[in-house]
Order: sequence, then structure tokens, then C-alpha cells
Amino acid sequence: EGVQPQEYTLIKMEVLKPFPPKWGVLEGRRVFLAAATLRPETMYGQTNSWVLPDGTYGAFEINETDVFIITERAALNLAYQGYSRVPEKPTCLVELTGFDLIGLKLKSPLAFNEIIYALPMLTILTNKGTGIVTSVPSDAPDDYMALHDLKSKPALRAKYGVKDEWILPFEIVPIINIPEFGDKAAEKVCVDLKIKSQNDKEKLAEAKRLTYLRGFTDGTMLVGEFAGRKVQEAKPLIRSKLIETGEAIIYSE
Ligand code: A2H
Repeated sequence: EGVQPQEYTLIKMEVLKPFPPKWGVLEGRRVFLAAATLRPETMYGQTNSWVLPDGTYGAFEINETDVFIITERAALNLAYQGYSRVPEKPTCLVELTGFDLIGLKLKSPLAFNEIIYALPMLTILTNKGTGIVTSVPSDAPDDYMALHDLKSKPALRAKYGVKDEWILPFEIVPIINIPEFGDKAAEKVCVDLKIKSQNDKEKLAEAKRLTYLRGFTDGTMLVGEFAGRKVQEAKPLIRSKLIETGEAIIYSE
């Protein structure tokens, strides 16, 4: 972990019912996958959520009504930031693996897709954020390549029990224009750099650098309440809205 604290927006992706059988203790609660993002202004373009199949997660009591599915490490940090029913002490109601989460149906703030699914990403770090990532393949090279891998490799889908209907209908949603890269910047940069898969670490780092820099300085919103405004201006406004409506919280580490 870095020396500088990083401030993330945690997006509350609500798990739709019916819950899996072993979640009996969660009946009557609102259960969320909580995804850490640095790009709240991109939430319109979500196509799915990412989990680490071999990762260890838990369902933690945030308050009387809400439960977050995140890593234990994130639950402890959140507990010290005022987000735990028992102050400074996380309470885990159900222990889970990433495998348990694959295929969950979610409703996520601002997303044009009304329902999205939790899918496997093999490069998620468990020592960063919550271990849950939201996927915006229009603007995030990692998300674009991980979705591309699943779409183009039936054997990969089979390995993780991913149904075709959880991915094949989900097209990239253009949400931001970057003069240099167009309306699907991540796809353009991944194709230009000839990135082969989600595991192509070095090239993906370069793709992220390029899209992040240009997206923030030159990007314009194409959709939503702030369509036509610069990404730089829209970002704090969209973030504040998500927090005011209770659809997101601030999380630091
Ligand atoms: B970002 P930083 Cl549109 N493991 O959100 C791997 N990646 C993780 C993670 C984890 N445990 N936790 C969060 N992330 C991702 C949106 C997005 C993001 C866009 C474009 C770029 C981008 C949609 N995915 O990140 O190391 C999350 O993906 C570019 C790096 O703290 C989060 O923001 O700088 C970002 O990485 C945090 O990365």
C-alpha cells in the first residue's frame, strides 16, 4: 500500500433476490457488492461487476439494514471509518468465495443496463479497495480486456460457470468522448497496442496511463445529467450526487 492515502468512491451494487440458499441469515437485509472506483463519472457504462474467483470475501454488517460483500481487510478499514454496525469491529454474517458470487444479479447506480452480473476477473488484487470492481469496458482497459476474454473464450466461461446470457448481450456503452480516442477509448487503445488478454500487464499499464490522462483532461461526457460537460467538471458533481442519494460512500485506504 502507498504512502499517500487513496480516496475511492464505493459504489453500492444491490444484489437482487432470490439470494442463494446459504444466505438465509441475510433475509430481510439489503445486500450490496461494494466496488471501489476512481471514476464515478463512468458508472453509466457499467456492463458487469468483477470478483476474484479464488478470493475470500464476507458479508459484513454495515448498519441495521445494509450488508456489504467485500474483503475482510476492507471491512476492517470501513469499520474505522464509521461503517460497521458494531463500531470499529466488523461483523461477518456469511463467509464467501469469489466463486459464490459469480452470476449474482445486480442493480447498480446510474448504469444504463438495468441488470448486470458478477463475473470472474483473474487480476483483481485483494490488498486494494474492496476486492470487488465494477466494469466499464468503454473507458477501462482492464475491464475491456477481461470482458473480451470471456466473450471470445467459451472454455474460460465454462471453467468459471459463466452463462452466455450473462455476457454476450452486453455491448460496450459509449459514455465519454476523448478527441484522440473516440467514444470507446479503452477498446481503441487496447486494439492499437495489440493487447492480447487481461494478463498482458505491461501493455495494460500503458493503456491505462494513456486513457486516464487524456480522459480526465480532454474527455467530454456524452450521457447523463452532465452530457456536454468536461469529465473534469462532471466527476465531482456526479460523485456528490451518488453520495447524497445514498448510492455510494467515500472510502480511504
Ligand atoms: B476503476 P488504483 Cl472507467 N484490483 O473504476 C484491481 N483493480 C481494482 C481493484 C482491485 N482490488 N479495486 C479497484 N480497481 C480498479 C472504473 C475505472 C477504473 C475506469 C477507468 C480506469 C479505472 C471502472 N472499472 O482504473 O490502483 C478500479 O477501476 C484505472 C486504474 O487505486 C479503480 O477505478 O489507481 C482502480 O482500479 C483503482 O486503481
